[in-house]
Amino acid sequence: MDKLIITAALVGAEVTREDTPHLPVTPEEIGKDAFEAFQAGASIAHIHVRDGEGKPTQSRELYEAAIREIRKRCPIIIQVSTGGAVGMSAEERLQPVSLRPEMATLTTGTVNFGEDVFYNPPGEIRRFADTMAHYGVRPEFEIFDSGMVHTALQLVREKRVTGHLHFDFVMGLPGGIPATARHLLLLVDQLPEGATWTVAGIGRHQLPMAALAITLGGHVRVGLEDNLYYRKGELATNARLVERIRRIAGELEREVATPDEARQILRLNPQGREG
Ligand code: KMH
Ligand code: ZN
Repeated sequence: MDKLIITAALVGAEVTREDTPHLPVTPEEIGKDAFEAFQAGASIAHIHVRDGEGKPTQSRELYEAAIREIRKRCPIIIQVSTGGAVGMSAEERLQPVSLRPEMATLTTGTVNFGEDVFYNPPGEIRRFADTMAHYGVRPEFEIFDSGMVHTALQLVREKRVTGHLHFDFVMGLPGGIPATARHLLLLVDQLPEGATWTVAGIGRHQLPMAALAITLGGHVRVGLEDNLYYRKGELATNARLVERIRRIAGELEREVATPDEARQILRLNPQGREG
C-alpha cells in the first residue's frame, strides 16, 4: 500500500464560529491551523476562505492571503475549494483557480445538500475542468454520490482531465451517498486502475470511514469542515483530528506520507507553484 495521505479540511463553508470556537476564519488563522495539521501528519490542506464577518466567500484576494500564510509556515499541499458554498455562481467559485494552486476540488454532479441543492450541471462541470486544465491545476474529484464517478470518467474520456486521477468520496452527507462499507466498496470498484482515493466521512461517520480507508489502501480526509467533534460532546480541533488518524494508522502499520511523498503518490510537481 502507498503511504497514507491525510487531508485536513480546515474551514469549509457551512461551519460557523458559533458552532465551534476552534474554526479558523482569517487568513492568519488558516495558516496557523494548516501548520498545526501539517505537524500532526497532514500532507494536504483543503481550504475555503471567509470574509471579515466569517461568511464563506471565494474571493481570490482572500485565498491569496490564506495561501501566503500557509506557505510562510509549511510545505503542505494546498488544495483550494471550487465548491465554495451552496448558491454561489460558477464565476465566483472558480476565482482561486487562477492562483495556480497545486490542487482544486471538482464536484462532478448535483446533489441535495441537506435542505439545499449543491448545483453542478454538466456544462459547468466541463467549464470547471477546462479552467483547471488551463491553469495547470490538478483536480480532486469530489464524489458525493455514485453517478458522479461516471461523470468524472467522462471528463477523462473527453481529455479534459489528464494525468493521475484522484477521487475524494464524501460520504454520509444527508442527500448524498450513505457512509457504509458497502457503499465505499461500490465507489472504489468503479475506479480505473491506478487511481487513488480518499474518504471524507461527514459528522460521526468521519472516524469509522477513515478506519476503513486506512485498511483498504485509500487515504483519509478529516477536519472541521466535515466534523466538529472529537467524540460525542467534545469539540475537536483540526490538529487533534489529524493526530488521531496518524495514531490509528501507526497501530495498523500504515505509514503517513509527508507532503513530498504525497506529491509523488499523486504525481504532482515536486514543489508547490503558487508561491
Ligand atoms: N460547501 C459545499 C457546498 C468543495 O469544497 O469542493 C461544497 C464543498 C465542496 O465544500
Ligand atoms: Zn470543501
